[in-house]
Amino acid sequence: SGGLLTFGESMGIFVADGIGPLDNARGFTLGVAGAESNVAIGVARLGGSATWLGRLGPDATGAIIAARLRASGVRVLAVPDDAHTGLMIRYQRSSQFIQADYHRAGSAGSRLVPADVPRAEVESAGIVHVTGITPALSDSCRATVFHVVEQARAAGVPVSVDVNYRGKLWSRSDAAPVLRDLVSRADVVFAGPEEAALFTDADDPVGGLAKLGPTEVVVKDGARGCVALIGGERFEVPALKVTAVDTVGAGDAFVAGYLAERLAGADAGRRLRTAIAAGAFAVTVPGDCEGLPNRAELAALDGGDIVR
Ligand code: KDG
Repeated sequence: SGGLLTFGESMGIFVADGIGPLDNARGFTLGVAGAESNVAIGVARLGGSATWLGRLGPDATGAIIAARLRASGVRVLAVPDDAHTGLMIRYQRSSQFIQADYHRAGSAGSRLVPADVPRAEVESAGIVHVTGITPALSDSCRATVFHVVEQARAAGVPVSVDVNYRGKLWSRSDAAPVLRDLVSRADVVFAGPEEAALFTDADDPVGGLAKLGPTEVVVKDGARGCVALIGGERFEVPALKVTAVDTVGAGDAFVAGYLAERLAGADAGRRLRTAIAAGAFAVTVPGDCEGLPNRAELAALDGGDIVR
């Protein structure tokens, strides 16, 4: 396809309407969660070709995930599984912080195996994108990530890794060596400063990550913007000033913006500017993937029309 290939676990997510403890919630909006599918949706909305692969259960949630991804233009390679599709419950405990509970142990998504990902899909991809969430889900998920990454490397397909440490899935000490190993096999790496500090020099996250091998290192730091080292050149791009209502999914939007431009052949500066703009869109809309912009919306942001 020459486009993005990504895989992992996508889940249904019940997002409580309004702000306050879960007990106060009167209604919920059913959304789709999953860092990898968020990136696939983001790339597709920006006009890139994007394929998401994962296991989905025989339930309404699984069908909704496939349908919504397709509606956003993502090519979906769903592997049917007998287990339930994973779920999340998320609520805005206060205007300042968000709480999320996983209901995903033993889910369909966690039962991914290396043979689920066709070699031809990997070898024909323009870039393979994985996250540090998948290796935390199960032994077979971890094996799948490393298997596909090795296939991509052998075929000369660039590998993109978003470190995405999730403390509810594994401890820092369990995660650190695995994430470090994954980053050392990547061409492009995205991480927050605290994530980088799990397994590299906390004082110099960009340099520390670059030392492991990736030639495109992007340290994303929320409202502070990002610092990057791309092909030996250093970049610092401030975040756009927007009123954040829901920061979840901003990192995935950022990655989608970067990878969509990379697939389109744009230079490093443009990749980072689109990444920053897509992240700004994501935080202004509730939900994990709902705020991801299309090209026309991005252009409107440039003109100052939409987010001010
Ligand atoms: O990146 C946003 C994700 O955290 C969310 O969509 C759910 O994939 C998810 C996870 O495992 O936390």
